[in-house]
Amino acid sequence: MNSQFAADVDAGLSKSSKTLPSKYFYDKKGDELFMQIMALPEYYLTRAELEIFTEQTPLLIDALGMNKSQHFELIEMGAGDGSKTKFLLKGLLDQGYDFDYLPIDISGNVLEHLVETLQPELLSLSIKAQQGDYFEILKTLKDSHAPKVVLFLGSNIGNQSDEQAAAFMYSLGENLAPGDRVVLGADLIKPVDVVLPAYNDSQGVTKAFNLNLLTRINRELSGDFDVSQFEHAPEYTEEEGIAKSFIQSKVDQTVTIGAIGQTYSFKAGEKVHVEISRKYNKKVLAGILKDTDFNLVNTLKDSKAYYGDFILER
Ligand code: AVI
Repeated sequence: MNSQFAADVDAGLSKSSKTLPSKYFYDKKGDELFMQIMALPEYYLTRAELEIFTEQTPLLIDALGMNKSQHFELIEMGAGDGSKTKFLLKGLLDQGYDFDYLPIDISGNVLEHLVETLQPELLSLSIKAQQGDYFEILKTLKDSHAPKVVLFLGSNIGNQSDEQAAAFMYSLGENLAPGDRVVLGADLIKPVDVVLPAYNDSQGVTKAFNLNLLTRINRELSGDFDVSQFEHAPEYTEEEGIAKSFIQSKVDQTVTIGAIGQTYSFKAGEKVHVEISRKYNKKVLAGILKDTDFNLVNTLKDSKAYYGDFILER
């Protein structure tokens, strides 16, 4: 039994406006469903960022501001399968840059898979995979004194509130030196008819992804959620620029979670807030950077201007 998971579920379901943390989406089934989401026709984010990395590689390399004659470290937080980064790495190698690639991930399996797929494709690439917490690893890397470029892609910043994102960027800045750069990938604020379908796809994959959290609670915490009695209910307005996902109870019901020893009541129509996907513009970005030493030096967008890679310098 995972006691942190139990404590977080209990805290969220005991509030008057119920919540559950989206970080628990990603069990084995959740990872698979997220891979499917990234391939959905409605989920434009991954393709838009891939387009930037494939179509604007020389611009991206220039924006990193690194010197060809000086060794640097290219650090990626939450590297995943490296499918976008691969194009940048290849471009840097082709142009004769001297760098190590340091993918950081909490999952050893993810890193193993990444090295196995990347190394045969880019034989001359120096990969130094780092397993663990982003900031703990960045702290240890500070001692190397090599210039650094940090990639934080995939609009992962968007799953944090603005307060959390500001604290995250502050901690990132603390672990970098003046002149180091960050590539921050973020989905941009745009109309509801583009954003909402990305979180409410016609095949129901996103619905399955969100409701899988209830299945996970049933399995890992001995819950008795009847998943068929809950609905997926996403919301978005362009004014606010935040996609929000809710799990909504279809009926009045009670659910018992054995590992917590508690019963929770849900009214028909009651919503449990499970995820935010913050969309960005320069104003939102300026807000989260205001207490940091980061400056925005460049922004690369895809051809539809759906998505941005913000280049920040410390
Ligand atoms: C991982 N993250 C950036 C995704 C997003 O778009 O917020 C997670 C996701 N949730 C539903 N669909 C995708």
